[in-house]
Amino acid sequence: MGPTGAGKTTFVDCAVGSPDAGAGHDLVSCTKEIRAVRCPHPDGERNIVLVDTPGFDDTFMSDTQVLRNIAEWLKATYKQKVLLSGLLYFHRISDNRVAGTPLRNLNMFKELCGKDNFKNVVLVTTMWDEVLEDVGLQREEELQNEFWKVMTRLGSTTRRFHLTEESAWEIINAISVSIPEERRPLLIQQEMVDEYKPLHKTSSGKTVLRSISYVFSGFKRFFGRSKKDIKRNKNKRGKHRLSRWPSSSIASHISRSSGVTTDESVLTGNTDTSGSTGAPSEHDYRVTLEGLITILMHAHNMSEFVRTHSLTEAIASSLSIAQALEVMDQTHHALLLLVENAALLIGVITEHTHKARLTSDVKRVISGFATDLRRVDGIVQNIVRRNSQEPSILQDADICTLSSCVESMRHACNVLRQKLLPGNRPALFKIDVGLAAVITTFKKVGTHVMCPRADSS
Ligand SMILES: Nc1nc2c(ncn2[C@@H]2O[C@H](COP(=O)(O)OP(=O)(O)O)[C@@H](O)[C@H]2O)c(=O)[nH]1
Ligand SMILES: [Mg+2]
Repeated sequence: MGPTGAGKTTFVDCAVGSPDAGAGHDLVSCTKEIRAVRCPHPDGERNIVLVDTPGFDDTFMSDTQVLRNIAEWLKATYKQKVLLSGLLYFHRISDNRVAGTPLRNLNMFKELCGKDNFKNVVLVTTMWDEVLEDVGLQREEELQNEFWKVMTRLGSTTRRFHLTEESAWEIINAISVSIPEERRPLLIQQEMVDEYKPLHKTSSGKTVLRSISYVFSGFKRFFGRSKKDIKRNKNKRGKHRLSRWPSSSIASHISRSSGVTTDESVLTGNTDTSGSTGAPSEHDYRVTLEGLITILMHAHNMSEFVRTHSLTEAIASSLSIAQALEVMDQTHHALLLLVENAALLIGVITEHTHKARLTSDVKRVISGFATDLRRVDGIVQNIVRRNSQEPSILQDADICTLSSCVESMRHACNVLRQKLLPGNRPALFKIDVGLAAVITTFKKVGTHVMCPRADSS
């Protein structure tokens, strides 16, 4: 196991002694993503089965899908009483940071394994040919003293892989192959098979859930900071600055500045007006949109674990709208604002689902809000599909749909306000303010012109 690109498949191919070992040797193909390859051990006495898995950052699969695939494979083999002798975890020594993707992979790996199995783990570093010796040494030390410490203390060993068959077998042989009776199931196997836990109640499943909460807590921090940012922006007027969430001022800018709301550019684009009218610049718009898409993509990746169907739908629609805005040449602040607030609302609800069961009235409002978001997405997709520079006029019906979406989000806020702990209410208040700004923007701009992306031809 290990991140995508860490060299897992290369390792298997080297061990088997063929660059396309996968072909023809596949043993168990439970899913096409998990590949088990049988090969004879050089000692000539036994066969070894190497199992190759996708990383928790796969280009084509979400973390949840990857976890589900691995879990299903492990569950099926455990039910057939097949247990692993050991585990290899791969890490690129050429990576200069462990934070982010590699760390997420390591944490998922640890949760899948469980502490009791750490002694059967070999932590393998790859890509030694890509780094200078002393840089590699320094990183290896950092791994051993920090990220791998807990595991090596409990018996994991470390090895370097040098891209050769010998090196691969030296690593495989570092696993003390115990007799089948002494092999232990992984934590996730115990949880799912012996304890009948569904995936989302296992340690690994909970890790995925925790990350989704973490993703949305970013939203809260961003809204929390917005006031401070505006103050700072005022002081630095004229100076161009890029904060981590430059859009933090969009809502407040639009709601407090009447000059902006009568400006058609708010809706139709060309709004590089930073410093003059107080409107957010196109640069800020783009950076915000990018941040929003990143957060929504993370949420979407994990949304299988949000076990409320309409909430999953709301995440998908918000992401789809944001991605459509990204390919449009012009800026559409009102829509961006709508998606930002939708995301914040989704965040509040997601957090709420961790602490309390969703009552039927809350479920109903989520469902209403999700349906309206899907309709807004329909409008936006329609515009993007036209793919011409001809601006399209939003029809009255479209405006109705947008207003209805704002209304259902407001209604959701009102219902949630009665349910949430007081600590969460400021976020709802921010959403109220943001939604008022969306409406003001749409009302003040007389004609609602939407510009699709420029024709690429
Ligand atoms: N330079 C170098 N490239 C490697 C090494 N191991 C793997 N690669 C390359 O890194 C890329 C990703 O490797 P792959 O085995 O597909 O990674 P996986 O996603 O973990 O299965 C491929 O292009 C490999 O040829 C290594 O030790 N050194
Ligand atoms: Mg691979």
